[in-house]
Formats: sequence, structure tokens, C-alpha cells
Amino acid sequence: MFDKILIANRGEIALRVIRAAREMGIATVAVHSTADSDAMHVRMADESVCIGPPPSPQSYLSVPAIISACEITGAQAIHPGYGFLSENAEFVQIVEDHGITFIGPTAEHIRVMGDKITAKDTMKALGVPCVPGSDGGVPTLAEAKRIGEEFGYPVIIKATAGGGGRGMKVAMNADEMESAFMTARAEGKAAFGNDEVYIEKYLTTPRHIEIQVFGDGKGKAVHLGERDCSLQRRHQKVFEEAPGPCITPEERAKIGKVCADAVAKINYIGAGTIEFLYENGEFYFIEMNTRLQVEHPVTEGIFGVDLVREQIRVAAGEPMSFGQDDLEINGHAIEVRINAEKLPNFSPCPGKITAYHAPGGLGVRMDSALYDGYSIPPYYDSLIAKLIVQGRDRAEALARLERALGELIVDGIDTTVPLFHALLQEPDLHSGDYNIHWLERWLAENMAD
Ligand code: MV4
Repeated sequence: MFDKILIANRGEIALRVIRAAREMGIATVAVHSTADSDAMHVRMADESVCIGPPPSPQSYLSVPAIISACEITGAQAIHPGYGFLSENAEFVQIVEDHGITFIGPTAEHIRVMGDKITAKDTMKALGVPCVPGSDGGVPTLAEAKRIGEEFGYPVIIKATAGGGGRGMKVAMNADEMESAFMTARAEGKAAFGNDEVYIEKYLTTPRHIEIQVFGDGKGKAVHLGERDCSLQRRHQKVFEEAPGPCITPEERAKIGKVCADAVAKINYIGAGTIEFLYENGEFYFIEMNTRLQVEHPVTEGIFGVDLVREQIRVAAGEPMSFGQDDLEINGHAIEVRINAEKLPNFSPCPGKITAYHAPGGLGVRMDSALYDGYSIPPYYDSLIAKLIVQGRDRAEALARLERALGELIVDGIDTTVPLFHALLQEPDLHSGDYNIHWLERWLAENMAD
């Protein structure tokens, strides 16, 4: 096992990794920008290294600075958290070339899944159900139109290098194809330097269901059920839950096995998420994320496992501490993402926290790097806390969420907490009757200023 690891991240996820490492008796190194000298992850780590000025490209994304911090402190491994360098295959290669262990998948797996066409080809060949559509890339408008006719409109044109909803255009009919095709290509080129696109049948009212998988890198892998993350605003998840309110145990076992078998077959190592659209009882693969995700705590809650501990174990060459038969769901967990943003427009709201009180009690987990008197810098993501609640069933989890939100005090800045109080008044949220468009529609109807 490692003696010391470096966490190449900040905020709540840096704390999350430090906590797992400490329980394992592993020393931790925090890295930080000059804007984060007073950040909680710096305080909580055993050691810290300042790696640059506030802008991320010169600090949290600076590969030389992070490798140097590792060499100076003697850290044997790097945990990337999520975002920043977590899905950067070149970074992983450089880390390994320096004799440092990357706590995560191989550069090759990151590369394959980072390109949406090769990801889909790979998953399809592994028996994972995919959205019907083009076989690989679509190089010309004529070919795009032929595919539109073959599969029937509406179709969606997606940039292979896309992500976060960029480089994605829907064509409702043949007349819209030219503009949608050209725009998706141009956005792919502009945002990712890659204009290759592919085409899928457009699913009109799906849910976003993602399967948590975990592999040992040696052909063994398990699934840890699904999360329903359908409540999103501008491709940012807002509310996540496990298990999915609409997924039966039979469906879970079936799609879970398909996913676990697929990642076992490619010797996948560590945590991964296989994203699906779910409509009319069918799963359609869209993307795979080769990282620990923001919403991993809901899965940890219902399965009672520590995914970060497990990531560190397999990275160090140790076996996974559980098999599929050890994994059983207990109750229901919900996470809400609390952002430093001002409603109704969700405009970023950094500033000084003048009072802070975290909720507690049975079934409440608050993952946050906030503290009383902390100043949220304006340079980074606006996520300031994840409130995760768990109950014996979904109704109890929802009641607990409302109770915990009521206990939370974050003064001095605006947050998205009022959004959750309002959402908890909605019958559709209590019945679980929502899809990927529900929240945007609700916001348009209820947050119009
Ligand atoms: C789709 C789709 C409908 N049909 N693909 C959005 C981001 C990217 N990860 C995939 N996305 C979608 N792909 C087909 N064939 C609808 C979306 C989509 C979406 C997906 C998940 C959660 C929220 C969403 C919001 C808008 C569109």
C-alpha cells in the first residue's frame, strides 16, 4: 500500500479523498493555487504545496507543477478527483512515465471512452445496448441525410469529442439536417478541435440512468446499481438519487451484469460510470465516464461501501474488498448539489461565509469544504456542498432532505438551497415522475423573473 498520496484537486472532493486516505493510514499532500491558501483541503492534508496562481490552467491543470509537487513530497500516487485532470489521458501517461501511480483507469481506457464514437463502438462490441444510429462517424451531409431517412426523424447529431451538451444538435426533419449537421461539426471543431460527428435516433423523453461499475484491472468487475440523474439544468446535475425510482430489481440485475461483464472484459481498473438514456423500459448507452463522479455518495450510501478506499486499493495492486454477491441495496439515498449561485438566474455568487452550520443527525452526510469565515474564491466551480440523505425508503429520504435543508445555515452569499425547498413542494418529485426535461420546464415556469 502507498505511504503517501497527492490529491490533484480542491474543495469537497479533495476532502473526500483525504478522509479515505487517513482512514487507511496513508499520508496526504494537498496542492493549491494562491487563491486557495486558506482552503479546507490545505488545512486538512498532512502537507501542502502551492502550485501556482488562481487560474486553473496555471495551477490545478498544470501538469509540470503537479508532477513537481509529487517529486518534492515523495508522494507515490495521485488521486485526480473529478474534473480538472481526471480524464486527461496525456496526464495519466506522464504520471506513469514518472513512476507515479495514477489512482484511476489507464490512459488507454480514458482515451477510448473520451472519444464518443470509439466508446460506443467498444460498448456495442461488448454487448451493451446502444441508441440506434450511424455506424461510427458521419463525414458528409449527404450521408447524414441518408441516416436521417434510414432511422427516421428526429435525430441528434453529436460531436465525437463532445461533452457537457456542447456540439449536440437535434434535427426534427430533413429540412433541419443541414443546419444541425453543420452546427454540430463547427461546435466540435471550435470547442474540442475535432469536427467528427455521429448521429443517433433522438429519444424525446428519456431518463438519465447511470450504472456504477468497479473493476480490479485483472478481469474482475462488479456493478453497484444505478443512479437517476435526470434532474439537470444546462447539463449540470442538480438532484441525484439511488436506486432509480423507476428501475426494478430485475432490470437492475440485468443491465448491471451487462455493464460489469463489459468492463471486466476490458480489464477496467477502478471506478467508472456507464451512462444510459432510459425510455419505455429500455436502456440505451450514451457515454462512459472514467472517473469517480460527483454523485458517488448516493451509491456509497445504499451499498455501504467506500468507493475512494476501493480506488486506492486497486491502484496499489490489492484486490477489491467485495464481490458482486456482497453487494446489497439498503434503503434510498438522495444528493442535492448546493452551489454558490443567485436565483433565479444561477449567477455565480462567490464571497465570504459569515455563518455556517452543517446539518446532521441520522442519515445525513454533508460533503463540503466550507467553514465559518471562509471566502469562496471566484475562479472555480460554484459547487460548495453536497447534501446527501438516506432513508429506509424514498419517502423517508425526501422527508430527511427537507429536514436537513432546514438545519443548514450558509450566510453571507446566495446559494441554490431555496431551489430545493421549492422542488420539495412538487408532487412529481415525490412520485418520481420526471425525465431529463422536467427541471428545465419547471424552471421556465417557476423561476421566470
Ligand atoms: C441524447 C438525448 C436524446 N437522444 N441522445 C445530453 C448530454 C450528453 N451526455 C447526451 N445528451 C443527450 N443525448 C439521444 N440519442 C438527449 C440528451 C440530453 C440529456 C441527456 C441526459 C441528461 C440531460 C439531458 C438534457 C438534454 C439532452
